[in-house]
Amino acid sequence: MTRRQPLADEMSHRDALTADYLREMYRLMLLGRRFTERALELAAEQRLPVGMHPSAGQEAVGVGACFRLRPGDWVLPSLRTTEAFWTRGVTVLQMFNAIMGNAGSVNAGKESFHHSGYPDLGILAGSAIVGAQIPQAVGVAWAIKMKRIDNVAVCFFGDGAAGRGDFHEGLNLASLLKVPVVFVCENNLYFQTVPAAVGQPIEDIADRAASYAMPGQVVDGQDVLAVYDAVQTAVARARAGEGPTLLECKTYRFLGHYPSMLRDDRPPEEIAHWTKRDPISILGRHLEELGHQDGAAVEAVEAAIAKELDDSLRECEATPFADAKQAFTNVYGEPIEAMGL
Ligand SMILES: Cc1ncc(C[n+]2csc(CCOP(=O)(O)OP(=O)(O)O)c2C)c(N)n1
Ligand SMILES: [Mg+2]
Repeated sequence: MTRRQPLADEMSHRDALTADYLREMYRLMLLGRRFTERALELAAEQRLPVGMHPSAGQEAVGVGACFRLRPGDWVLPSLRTTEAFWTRGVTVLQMFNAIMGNAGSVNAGKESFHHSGYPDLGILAGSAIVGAQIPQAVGVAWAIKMKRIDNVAVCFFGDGAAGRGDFHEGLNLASLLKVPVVFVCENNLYFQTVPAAVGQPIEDIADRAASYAMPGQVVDGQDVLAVYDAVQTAVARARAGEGPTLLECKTYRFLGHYPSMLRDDRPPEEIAHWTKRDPISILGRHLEELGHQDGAAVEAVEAAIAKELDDSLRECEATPFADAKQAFTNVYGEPIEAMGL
């Protein structure tokens, strides 16, 4: 049931990308990598008040899936889909404000990487509950369908989330309602420290699509163009009223699960195998072969990103932290008097 080979029509999506688009995909992935590195430096200096889940190694999934989505489409990121934010247009300053707990951040200091929602950019805030975004995406897609518009919801989640009830309930309902949603599983082979082989009785999560009568496809998650092709095909299907698709992007996180868990117990040969498949290098080589980008151009992109990170961090540091009282705004009710707030 799982489709492993791209269909002929899928190839047309990547073929339609101009050199500028390809270079922009490269820049977005590189920005994601460099931002993660900078955030980890802040974490090491104990200056990061919130947690983060490094996306290094997985950049192609968020960029490929969100690239050229339309205004009005909705993205529901996982805890690790940082690149969805860049690709939808969130700025470096907004992201620094969010992870540094600044007053000017979108949720007034109450967010971390994936808990920031940007409705204007079509990004719903992620939940702390692994997999909760899957049924939520079905709700978003149901709303789209009720409005009779041709937008879509793109929902990201990990392989661990695919073992939760939310996944099965969400896919079942999405199929029954035939709603415009694309499920993008970022299968990085681990649920925190648990290898997928221990927690998952099948090899390909995409096979589960058959149970819910929707197409399922395994995708090379290190190849941003393969992700783009597969998602664009699924998006076109959803916009045409043909319902949901499950895509399983095989990928790997290059770092530990979390800054405090950077010690890595994964097999060194496995890490070596995957780091050779760095999504940024893969697209970089492709661009070079096409004559679209040379070493000097890459240096210029690196320099522009470094400057953007420096400038934005400086600006972020010059603004105050959120007031403690803001921890209670837009949550449940009034601040608890006993806390003296
Ligand atoms: C319901 C629930 N259980 C456990 C956790 C703690 N937790 C946070 S991330 C994570 C692992 C998730 O694995 P996966 O879905 O594969 O995503 P990955 O971290 O690999 O990107 C766990 C168990 C949680 N946040 N929510
Ligand atoms: Mg995982």
